[in-house]
Amino acid sequence: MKHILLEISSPRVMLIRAPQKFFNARFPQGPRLSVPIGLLAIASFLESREVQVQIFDAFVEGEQYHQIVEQGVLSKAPDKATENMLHFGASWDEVTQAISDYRPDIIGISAIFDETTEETLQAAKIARAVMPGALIIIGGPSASTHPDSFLEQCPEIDLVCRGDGEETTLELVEWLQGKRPIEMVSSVVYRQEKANKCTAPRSLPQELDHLGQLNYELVKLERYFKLEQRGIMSRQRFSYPGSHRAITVITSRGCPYACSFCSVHIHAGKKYRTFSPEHVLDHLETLVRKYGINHIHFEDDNLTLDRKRFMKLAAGILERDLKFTWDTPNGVHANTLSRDMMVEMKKTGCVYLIVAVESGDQWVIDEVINKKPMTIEHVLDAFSVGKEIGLDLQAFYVIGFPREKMKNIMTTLKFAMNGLVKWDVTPHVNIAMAYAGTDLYQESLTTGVLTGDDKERKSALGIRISDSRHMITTREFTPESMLKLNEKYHRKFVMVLFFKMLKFGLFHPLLLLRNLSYFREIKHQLGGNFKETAMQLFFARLLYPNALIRESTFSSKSRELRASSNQGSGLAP
Ligand code: B12
Ligand code: SF4
Repeated sequence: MKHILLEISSPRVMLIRAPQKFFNARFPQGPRLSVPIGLLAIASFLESREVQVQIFDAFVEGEQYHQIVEQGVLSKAPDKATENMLHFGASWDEVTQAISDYRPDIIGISAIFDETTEETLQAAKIARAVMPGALIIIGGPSASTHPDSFLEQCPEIDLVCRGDGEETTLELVEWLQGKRPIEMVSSVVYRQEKANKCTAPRSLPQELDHLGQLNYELVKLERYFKLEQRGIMSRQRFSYPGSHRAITVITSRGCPYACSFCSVHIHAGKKYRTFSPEHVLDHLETLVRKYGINHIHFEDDNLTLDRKRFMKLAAGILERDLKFTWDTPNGVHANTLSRDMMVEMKKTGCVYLIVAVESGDQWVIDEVINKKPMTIEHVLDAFSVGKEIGLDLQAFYVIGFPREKMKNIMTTLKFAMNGLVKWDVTPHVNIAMAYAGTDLYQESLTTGVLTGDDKERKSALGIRISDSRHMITTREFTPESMLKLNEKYHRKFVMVLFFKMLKFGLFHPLLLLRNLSYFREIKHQLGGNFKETAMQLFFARLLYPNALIRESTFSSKSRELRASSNQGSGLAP
C-alpha cells in the first residue's frame, strides 16, 4: 500500500453499494431492495466520531431510479439464456461521477453476497481509476469469509475488513491520520511481500449498544419506499395502504449454532451479541414516530434465541404503543419458540413468522445440517401453536445436500406438504448452495461434488455463474434434477394455497371483497400490469389470512393513526 498518503488530517470516507446484475426484473429473483444497513451502521458510527462520510447506494441513485419511479418498474425480464442481464441501479459512469465529485480518501465497498463479487470488483477498479491515491477497502460477509481470493483477483483492492466494520473503519481513518500503525488495526487482511497479512481479530463485546443508533439522515430513505411501492422490495410484505414504508432492522449479531450451509458464525462470530431491549425500542420508536415506518422486517439470524430479551422487547412495543406490523423473513428457530412468545408476537403485530425447519428428516437435521438441538417435535409444536392461536406461519426447507439420498429429500418435501395441508404453513424450499468458508463447502470440495464454473450448465439453468458455482452434483441428483423437482413441488404447493384461499373466501366473502378493492390501487402502482397485480395481491395480502382477519378488527381510530403515520416524515426524496 505504498501509494497511500498518511497523515491526512481529516480523511473523507465514501461507502459504496455497487449496482447489481439480475436475471429478472421482479421479486424474488429480481432486484432486492433494502437500506444497506451494514454501510449505514459504519457511516453512523463514523459520523458520531466526527469523520466525514458519505454513502453512495447505487440501488437508489442515477437515471434508472427516476425512470422506475416515473414510468413504473422495469417489467421486462432479460433473456435467461443469455448474458443479457438487467443492470439495476446507477450506471458505471454515474458511479464514476459520484466518486469524482466526493473525492474520498477511503473508499469502502460492500461485498455482502458471493453473487455480487463481479460488481464489487468492478466498483473497486473504477474507484482506483478515479482516485489513484485513495485507500480502497472491502468488507461484508462475502469478503470476510474468503478475503484472500478478493485480494488475489483484484490488485485495485488494498485491504479486506473482516467481520463488523464500524471500529475497523474508524481505526483505518486513524491510521491515515498517522495516529496508529496498520498492525494496530484489528481484523484486516492486506498484501505483504510473501503472504497476505492478517491482523489480530477484534474482541467482540456481548453488548452492541456502544455502536450507537443508526442515523437515517445518511441515506435517502424516501427513495427506498418509492421503489418498494413500484414492487422492488427486499422481502414479501403484508400490504395495507402505505405499507411500502417497510424497513429492515437487525437487533443482534452472531450465532452459536453451526449449520453446515451457513456462513454467519464465520463472519459474525459464534457469540450471540445483542443490542439491549431499550436500545432496540428507542430505535423502533424513532422509525415509527419520526420516519413513519409501519412495517419492519426483523432480519436477525436469531431474534428469539434469548427468550427473556424477546419478551422484554415485546412488552416494550406494547408499553410504548408502537404501531407497526412485522415479520421474520430470515427465519426463527423452532427450539427457541414457546407458546407465550408466539402469543406476544401476534399481539405486537407479527404478520407472519418463518420457521427455519430446513429438513423434515431428523437424521439430515442432526448429521447433515448439524442444526442440533432442534427436533421435528419442536417444529410440530410451533406449527400447531401457530394454527391454534391464529398466527400465520411459513417455513424454510433446504434440499440437495451431498450426503442426502432421494428418500431423505422426498421426506422433506412430503413434510413441507403436510405442514401446508394440516397446519397452513406455507413452505419455501431452497436448493443447498455451498458458500465459501462453510462446512458444506468444505464437504463438497472434499467429496468432489461441487458443480464448478460451467458456462453451458449456467445457460441451461438460467442462473448466474456465481450461483451455479455453489450448486451440488452427486450420484443421486444434479442441479437440474433438483430444480425440476423443486418446481414440481412448488406447483403443487401453489395449488394447495390457491384452494385454501378459495375456502377462506367462502367463509369471509366481505374480507375478500374488501381486499379485491386493493387490486386497483396495486395495479396503478405497478403501471397497469394485470398478471403482476394479481400475483402481488396474492403474495402481499391473501397469503396471510389470520392477519387479514385481525386487520378487520382494528378500531377505526387505530386505522386513522396508521393512515396519518403513513403520510411519512416529509423528508426530501
Ligand atoms: C438481510 C439479508 C439479506 C437481505 C438484504 C441485505 C442487504 N443489506 O442488502 C436480502 C433479503 C435482500 C438478502 C438476499 C440474499 N442473501 Co442475504 N442476508 C441478509 C442477512 C440476514 C443480514 C445482513 C445484514 O443486513 N446484516 C446486518 C449488518 C449490520 O451487517 P452486515 O451487512 O454484515 O455489515 C457489517 C459487516 O459485514 C461489515 N461490512 C459490511 N459491508 C462493509 C463494507 C466495508 C467497506 C467494510 C469495511 C465493512 C463492511 O460492517 C457492517 C457493520 O458491522 C445476512 C446474514 C448475516 N447475518 O449477515 C444474509 C446473508 C448476507 N445473505 C446471504 C445470501 C446467500 C443471500 C442470497 C444470495 C440468498 C438467495 N439465494 O437469494 C440473496 C442475494 C441477494 C442479492 N442481492 O443478490 C448470505 C451470504 C453468504 C455469502 N458468502 O455470499 C448471508 C451471510 C446468509 C447466510 N446464512 O449465509 N439478504
Ligand atoms: S442457519 Fe441460523 S442457526 Fe444455523 S448457523 Fe446460520 S444463523 Fe445460526
